[in-house]
Amino acid sequence: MIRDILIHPDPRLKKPCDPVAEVTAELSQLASDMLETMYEAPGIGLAAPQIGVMKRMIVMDCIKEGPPEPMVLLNPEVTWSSEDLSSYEEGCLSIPDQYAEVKRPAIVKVRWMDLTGAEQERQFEGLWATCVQHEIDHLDGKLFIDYLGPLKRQMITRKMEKLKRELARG
Ligand code: K1U
Ligand code: ZN
Repeated sequence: MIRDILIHPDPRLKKPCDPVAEVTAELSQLASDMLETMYEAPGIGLAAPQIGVMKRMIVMDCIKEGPPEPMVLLNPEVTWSSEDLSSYEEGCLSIPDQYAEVKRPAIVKVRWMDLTGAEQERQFEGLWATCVQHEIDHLDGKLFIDYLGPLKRQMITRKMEKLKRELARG
């Protein structure tokens, strides 16, 4: 089922999320809904709070060509970050049509629980590294615009407030 994506500003996008305690059938269904919602948007990642679910859960697929590589990460944690930074023009499905350069560690190691309840750890590079850090930020109530200066952040927030008023009017 495709879920509605929250648009900034929304208090749920600013709150830290709760850890996932166990994998249940409901959680597996949520993962499937999140992947469907991400592919339909389209996007390369999605975090549970973006659909109003305050759980530490993200989905990603950064493959541009070739067979899809969907990933579901529960309770993801960065365990190591490179000193080397890389800059990428980021977007966000909760801040439509707004993009800005954000500098983040170029390589990160992330540990998480998968949908079988097993612990996983992997190194991410390139777009995958940018995306996993962007999604983990969502779980901590942080948006990519929080890395920008106050003027640029305020300008984007005002545009989003206007968009939400227009969407509400129908
Ligand atoms: O978390 C999100 O809001 C999803 C976001 C992830 C992201 C994008 C760019 C850098 C870091 C994280 C998106 O997917 S925005 C849409 C997007 O980037 C895209 C859409 C279609 C094709 C390719 C990319
Ligand atoms: Zn985002």
